[in-house]
Amino acid sequence: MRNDAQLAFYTCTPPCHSALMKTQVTIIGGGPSGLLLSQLLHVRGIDSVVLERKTKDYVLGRIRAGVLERGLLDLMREAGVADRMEAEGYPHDGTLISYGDEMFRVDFTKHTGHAVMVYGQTEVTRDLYAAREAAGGAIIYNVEDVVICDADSDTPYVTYTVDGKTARINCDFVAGCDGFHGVSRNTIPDNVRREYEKIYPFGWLGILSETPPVNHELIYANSERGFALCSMRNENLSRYYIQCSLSDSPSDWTDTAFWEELRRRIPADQAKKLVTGPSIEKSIAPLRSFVTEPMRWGRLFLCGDAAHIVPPTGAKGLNTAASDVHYLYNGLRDYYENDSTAGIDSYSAKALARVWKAERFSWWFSSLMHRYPDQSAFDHRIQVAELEFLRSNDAAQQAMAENYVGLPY
Ligand code: RFL
Ligand code: PHB
Repeated sequence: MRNDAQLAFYTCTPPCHSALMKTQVTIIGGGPSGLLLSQLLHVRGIDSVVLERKTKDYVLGRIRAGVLERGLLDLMREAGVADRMEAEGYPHDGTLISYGDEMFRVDFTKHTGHAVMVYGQTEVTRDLYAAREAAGGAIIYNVEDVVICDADSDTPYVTYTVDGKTARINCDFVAGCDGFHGVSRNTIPDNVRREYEKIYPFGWLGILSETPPVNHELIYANSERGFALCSMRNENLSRYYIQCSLSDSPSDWTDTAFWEELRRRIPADQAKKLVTGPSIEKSIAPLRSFVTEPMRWGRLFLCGDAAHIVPPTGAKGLNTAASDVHYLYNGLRDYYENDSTAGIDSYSAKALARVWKAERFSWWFSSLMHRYPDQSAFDHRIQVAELEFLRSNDAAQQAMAENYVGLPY
């Protein structure tokens, strides 16, 4: 195995920080992308250090994705962190789509031979932290002022401060896994970076409640009052969302107001079954489509939300982050195991080809399911026509199912 980086010559676990470390891959961001990459590299004997701006509890407190594609499941297996997911996750082989009181099902298994897994991002992240900790992996929390230096040279390094002390990591590569608000993307010079963005004129108000889910499958609802989604984490933990105004704040919505609004947006027979209870989390997420190109600059590689954002309607965010990790991990393996730069050289093009397809699907599904403030009666009739086409046409359902379970890597 190629090892021109030498393994870390200081074993440094928080809270002790050496002024200088050396590793093979410095990973900025301890969210799901960064942790998954770090664990996969570890399985192949490639050393990394993860720098996380927040604490572990903070990262685990964020309620986000709930639906995992098969590609991510395979990566979790390869990373050796799939046991709890296999035991506690819920395979879903279809989803429900409603408009008004009409509802139909898209059967994923029938159309693609595959299912998705309902298992929360929080649990994925918890499993990855546990594996990294068990392996003695270096994760440094509460880092500030991260700067990626000389990424366009063969000797990149990263500086940061923690507890007021500055430290430096010399490395072969830097993986920018630091989400939409991280520093990695902006390290790529303006004259190299191209950005594509679409902002949607609404948000999602989400709640988590310790109540049984209204249905054993997810319901995506297009109603005249706006979109709603009935999702879940387990038999006694439900996740619901309703489309809301961007000017709303979670405190504008009492639990009672949320439940009443949700009931109005889903078919009457489902609304009757809805079990309500106090929310244990309530938050608003804006909806955005965003892609930055290229995803590689010299020895810096962007992964996940650092490079792209999708509106959550198709459950593609975490899953697209996972496909980036797949391409980068295999590229780095190729470099260290076969002395080849082919994988890292094609990383940006391969990752972006799949990213754009996920962007298209998420944009399409969002456009189909939401009410837009400037939507005309004509626009609405087109939405209904498209929903009726999807309901009755096998080829349309197959295209939807293929995208939902995840396009192949
Ligand atoms: P993350 O999760 O944002 O993690 C980035 C980490 O980097 C840290 N960080 C820094 N660390 C060091 N130095 C800096 N300068 C740093 N700046 C930031 C942050 O603290 C953080 O810990 O990005 P990552 O790892 O790429 O993962 C992406 C996913 O989190 C995201 O795509 C999904 O959550 C999107 N998403 C969904 N995706 C799905 O695939 N299926 C779903 O069902 C789904 N539902 C959702 C979602 C996102 C949502 N919100 C809130 C945006 C539902 C919602 C409501
Ligand atoms: C979720 O359970 O949080 C969830 C599920 C499906 C989506 C988005 C979010 O499309």
